[in-house]
Amino acid sequence: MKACGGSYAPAVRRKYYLSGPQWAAAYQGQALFHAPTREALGFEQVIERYAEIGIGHWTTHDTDVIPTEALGKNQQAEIVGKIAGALRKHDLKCSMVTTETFYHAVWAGSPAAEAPEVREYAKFRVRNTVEIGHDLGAGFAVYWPGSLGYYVQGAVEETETLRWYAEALNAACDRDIEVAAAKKRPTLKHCLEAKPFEPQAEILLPTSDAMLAFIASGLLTHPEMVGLNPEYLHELMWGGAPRAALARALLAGKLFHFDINDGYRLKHDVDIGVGLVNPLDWLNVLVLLRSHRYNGPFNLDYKPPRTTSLFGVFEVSFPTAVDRFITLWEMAGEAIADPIIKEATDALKAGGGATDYRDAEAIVRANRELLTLHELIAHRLVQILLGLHRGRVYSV
Ligand code: GLO
Ligand code: MG
Ligand code: MG
Repeated sequence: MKACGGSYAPAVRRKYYLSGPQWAAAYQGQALFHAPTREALGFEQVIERYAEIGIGHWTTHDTDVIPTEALGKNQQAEIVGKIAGALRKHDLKCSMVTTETFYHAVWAGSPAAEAPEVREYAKFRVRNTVEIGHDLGAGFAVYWPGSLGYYVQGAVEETETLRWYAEALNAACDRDIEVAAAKKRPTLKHCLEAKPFEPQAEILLPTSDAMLAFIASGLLTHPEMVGLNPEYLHELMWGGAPRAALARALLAGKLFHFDINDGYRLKHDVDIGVGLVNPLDWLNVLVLLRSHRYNGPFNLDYKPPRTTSLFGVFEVSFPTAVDRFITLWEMAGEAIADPIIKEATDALKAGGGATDYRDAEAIVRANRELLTLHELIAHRLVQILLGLHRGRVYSV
């Protein structure tokens, strides 16, 4: 770990709005073709270890911590009480809760299936999660409608399914308004999370942009309560530019929450640690978010590789992911304040000074040298990322 460099103290790490998911630390390394490689973990251990590392917030699916059959029953209240106790003991806050609507067999036909009883069950589940969220003091509820789609074409009618899905979100928002009023708390921020592939063959809301259109479609009774939780890798997976997807969400006023990780274009959802694959892109993402004063959570939706031991999950995976985020965040601040990038950007914005807006050739001539600054800015960002702007030590 010393050799990895960039280790920050837990008190420093806690200053950043980072959250650690229960499911990320408890991920056992399993997949369709992979058996688990690590032992199971409960919330007590995960909360304790996050606290030691200095991850100040914790997030969970309902069924990460409550057995499906106990949801909404007395046993749920007991477990939620214990979670609240563990959070208090370790001075962690629950920032977000999310409903698992993809794993259990009941979701085989999606949470917006034809059978009305499935849809009533989905409403019960999202309302129940809202209640858990208020009980634990959360500010956000996330929905990843991964199973909203189909394997075989033609049986599912898309407009009908999307209307039914909206009914579940409406039920969650309505319940939220009631509980928030009763508890004198603000309502939660409800965040949709898109993923282009998996676990259905075809997904009805595959991108953050599709979700923005859905929020504005008129199907939601409280569109003002609903925004996005984009995930970095999910936008990269379909071939998009995550920074551009985030920019569109910012313009729409819908960037509520952000799942941070890394991976590869047009591959499966590997959820690698932030900046391990695309550090330059990550630097640029954080420049955008810092310059727009994004102040929502950064949720470490990260799967420690199955080659990492349980010891490694807390000694290597999470501390390094947190520290790389902090380093890139601070570098983004450096890039924003960098006098060279500023001078180049100002010069570009001032324009070349051509005076006749009808003369294309004159405009090209006036801007030709200025536009070289695009490449110069890119070189400068790489210098900042690699620390080259601090000088060089020669080996010969
Ligand atoms: C899976 C998603 C998943 C969500 C989680 C929160 O690919 O990233 O982990 O983030 O269910 O709703
Ligand atoms: Mg995610
Ligand atoms: Mg993912």
